[in-house]
Amino acid sequence: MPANELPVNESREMKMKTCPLGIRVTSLRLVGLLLVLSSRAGAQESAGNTAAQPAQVDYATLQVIAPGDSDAAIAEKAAKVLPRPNQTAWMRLERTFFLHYGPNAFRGVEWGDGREDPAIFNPTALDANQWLGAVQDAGGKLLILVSKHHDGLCFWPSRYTTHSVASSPWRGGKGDMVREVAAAARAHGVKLGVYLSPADLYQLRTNPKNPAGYYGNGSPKVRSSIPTDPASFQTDPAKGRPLPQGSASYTYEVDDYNRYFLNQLYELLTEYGPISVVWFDGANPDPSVHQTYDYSAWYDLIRRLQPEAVISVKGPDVRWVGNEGGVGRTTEWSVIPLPQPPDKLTWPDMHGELGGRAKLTPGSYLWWYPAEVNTSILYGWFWAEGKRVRSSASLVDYYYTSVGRNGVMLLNLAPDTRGLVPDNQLASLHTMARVVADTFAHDLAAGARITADSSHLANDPALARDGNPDTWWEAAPGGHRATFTLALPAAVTFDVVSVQEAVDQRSQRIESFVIEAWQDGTWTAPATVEEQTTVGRKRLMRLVVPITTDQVRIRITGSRLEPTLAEVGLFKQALPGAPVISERSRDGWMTITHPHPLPIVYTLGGTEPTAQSPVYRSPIPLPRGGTVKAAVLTADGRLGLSESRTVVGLAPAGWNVVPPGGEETGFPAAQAIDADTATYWKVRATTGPAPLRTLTVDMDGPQRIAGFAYLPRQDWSSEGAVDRCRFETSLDGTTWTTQVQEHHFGNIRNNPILQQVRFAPVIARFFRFTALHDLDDNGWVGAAEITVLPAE
Ligand code: FUL
Repeated sequence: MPANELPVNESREMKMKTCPLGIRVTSLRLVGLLLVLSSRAGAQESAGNTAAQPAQVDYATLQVIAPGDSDAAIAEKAAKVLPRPNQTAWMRLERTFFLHYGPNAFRGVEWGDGREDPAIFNPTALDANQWLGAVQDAGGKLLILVSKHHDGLCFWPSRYTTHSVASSPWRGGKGDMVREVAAAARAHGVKLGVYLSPADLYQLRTNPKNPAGYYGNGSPKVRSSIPTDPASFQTDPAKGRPLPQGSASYTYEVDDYNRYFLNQLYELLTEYGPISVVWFDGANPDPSVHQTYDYSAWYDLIRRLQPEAVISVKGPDVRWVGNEGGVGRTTEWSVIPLPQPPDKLTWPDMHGELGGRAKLTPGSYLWWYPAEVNTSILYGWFWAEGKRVRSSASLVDYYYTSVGRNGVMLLNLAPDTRGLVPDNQLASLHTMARVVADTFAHDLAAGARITADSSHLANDPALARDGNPDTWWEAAPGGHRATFTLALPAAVTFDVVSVQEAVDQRSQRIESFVIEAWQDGTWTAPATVEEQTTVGRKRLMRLVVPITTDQVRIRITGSRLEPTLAEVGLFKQALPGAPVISERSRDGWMTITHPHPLPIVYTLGGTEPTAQSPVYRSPIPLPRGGTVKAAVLTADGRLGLSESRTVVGLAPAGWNVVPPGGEETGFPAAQAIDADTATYWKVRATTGPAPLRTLTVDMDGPQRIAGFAYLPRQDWSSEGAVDRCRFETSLDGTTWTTQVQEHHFGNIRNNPILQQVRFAPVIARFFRFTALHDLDDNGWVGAAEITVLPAE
């Protein structure tokens, strides 16, 4: 029986065995747990089963909800699922980075096709120390390097393919990007992770550029030595490669592609020092070719070669939060009910509500599966000329919606064709890091007297203020609600409350809480920007406006078991929040607002506002597109965080859909040209006598245009999103010219950002957008917005 199927109360010695999923408890932690357990007789009271004598629920890395478990027993099981040691180490990193670089940056695309000539990869000034310097400056603790993206080009000279940097002109074919990054990471004190794309378009058996491709070639599973002798890869896969002394070799029954993949993993995990993350992407640009992934062999090899690494996303240790926009849930559980034992699951994407009580149903396997919240500093994963950079204000928001929502931040940097992270990315990143550092440099709760109305004898409230995440306050046995109060030596003004649970020792328990401040002789709840439900490893609550008080309390109003607090702090944001820049109205106007009555300064054209920039007084016209950047000016003349909004294309003033518009109740075609990105056009194109996949628009007069822009619906649903389209123009609505025969939008499912396609300037009054393929392949097509790009 695999270790992760052990009954919940099985002996710990057995659970300590290593297995591919890393289900074990270290002896040190075990001693601590047993000590605490034996002093917590009260825990048994709520461990009710239906049986008269409630069963003891031990702490474990896996709990199974049995039929007939009472609500209390289920809650206790959920409250006693602990992270594994590799997860604890990873969660504590908080700020991690991604780096996407390769042929896509040279072609201006998000997804390659595997047919690229490696010669295209020729950075002139690649400098891994510059990349790692940026990561270190921004407080990053780890960098995950894309070592092979979906296009299949390897950034290290793999022995198992010529499709690697060895075939590129970069460093005369002698380059090894993984090695350069590993060395720079070491030099900057940053850990290293690798992304190795399971989808591999170069190896696709249908790739005309590589007729011998392994991916989906239908080869049988044969006994294979990993590492395989490259010369015997096909003829005698059981023959291993000669290895340096002390290196081990492993045997798996696998087909060609899995053997290829395992060998690549072996190279990456044995030749570049410690690897802390192995990141498996679920995305696959061409699912038409079927290939099975032998995940259990991959996981097994990783556990053997780098036992401390976490396996992320398509793996058991780290969960993709479910969007690429950098937004964690306000209710974010790390204990997740799985429908199958973890060693049977292939880790599907998880959307919606995941871990609340309603989801804890009999037969569920409760597993620590914390969220990683990823996004890119660009609107896109790869650099391309003109791609927009996230503003520092939006990066600061991202810090709060990732680290501050019980997640780990994973922010992508995208070097340009020189091989350097460009200045505009560095500037946003630097400001974000400075604001975060300044905000959290002074804990305003310093010197507070801490009390709680319920405390376990061994867990004094002061332990939540000792700066040690491994000691904690805990409510008295049996107490599931408690009030934790900070009496400050003097009144302070703050607008961020930081709360942390003792997840490594006590799992995640708090289900709801209320922050209150003592004001005018009464406890009042200041307005916060989000709901107060889960806490987890860290929850950062921003207040809408700063509050001044000398007493603060956290009232825990719901918890699965005795609540804990490992650390609590009060902070004041270093800079006032950024103004809100509206969407552009249909006739082309933008407005800027801020909750405080402070002057707002702004620029048009992309430069950062300064104290001398024009003061905003009335709506700004941008009918042909452009960028507004704005910040508030504080009373002492400091500039707040700046926000930026770029609008693309012509404002649709006076535009009309030419019938028939493909109407579906609630989603009329006019919503694709209403300048409101929250509404969308959607139509079932395959039903009805004349399948309609086309939207025709009359622009109310001739325009000189040089491209179009397509925005898929923005509500994280892919239904109706188009991934292949045609674009035509006309002067009279009768004679049409095809400007773009067929265009493919890459990665639009996971990253539904604005897509821009350029063509030679033309004068047109009408345009016609035709959906050639819909993402979900179910006949729905649509758009949040479609517009045209004016010729410069
Ligand atoms: C996605 C990929 O398709 C993107 O290109 C990027 O690598 C992102 C991190 O994951 O699924």
